[in-house]
Amino acid sequence: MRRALRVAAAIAGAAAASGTAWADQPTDGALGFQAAATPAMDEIVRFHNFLLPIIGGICLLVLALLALVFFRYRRAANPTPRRFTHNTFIELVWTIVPVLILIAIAWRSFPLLYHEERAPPADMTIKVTGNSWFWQYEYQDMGVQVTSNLLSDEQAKAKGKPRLLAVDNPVVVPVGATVELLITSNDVIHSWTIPAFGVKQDAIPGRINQGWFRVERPGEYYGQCSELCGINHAFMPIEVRAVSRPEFEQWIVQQGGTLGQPPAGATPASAQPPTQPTPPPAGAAPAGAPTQR
Ligand SMILES: [Cu+2]
Repeated sequence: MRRALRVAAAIAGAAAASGTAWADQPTDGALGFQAAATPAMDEIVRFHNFLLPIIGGICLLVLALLALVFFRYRRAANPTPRRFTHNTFIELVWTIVPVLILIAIAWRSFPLLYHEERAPPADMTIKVTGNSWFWQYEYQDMGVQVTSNLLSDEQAKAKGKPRLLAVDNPVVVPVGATVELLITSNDVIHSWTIPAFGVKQDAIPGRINQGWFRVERPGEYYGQCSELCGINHAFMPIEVRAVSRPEFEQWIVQQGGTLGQPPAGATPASAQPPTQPTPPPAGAAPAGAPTQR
């Protein structure tokens, strides 16, 4: 009993800690989701909070009905079984009530699916390529390429970063920008995932999948390849740094990229527009075009 209490206290403590600490990475003993960093993840959390009581209620109801049948209608209590087969009222109830529940769930889930699938006009496009076993990123409008490899345990420790999650070259994105992802693979199926973004999209060779996110707060976000892809599947993590617009521009320049000339509308939310605002991205195809998948 004492032990059970202690376990319960530990779980409660972990839950409280996970609620307060804004960890954008897995946390020991945590319950629930990582804190949402994008509007899509916000909606996913809201939908989850809507769905969980419904599922819980159904489970409890079924359990209670089964328990009732076990005890009340057991053989010892009912030596002669009753032989009726139909009850119109109850049959109507157990048809109509589930239909109403399903309609309620659809009413919440279809808009969420739509929100996740339909990227708004993108401020920038990043091509993500899965490899066995690392990720490559291409900022197509800015001429920057990044290759992300896992940091060894020692390197991660030296940098004060999480083990098996940190990479040598993280993806950098500006806070508040709508980032379109074009996700593919060079060899086998991988999956690009950041839990705090609510993004999980398969990287399939010979095919381009689309995803998108808009990070709302600066931070370092971690995810892992989420499709079993081979012996080093556990060692190709994903690290995204979300920074302010000026920091992002500085980083692009450091990487030898170009800003301004062909920006697929790289500037709507924050900062000063370099030359042109958004409307005429003319030649810069990647932004609007490839939405079909
Ligand atoms: Cu993989």
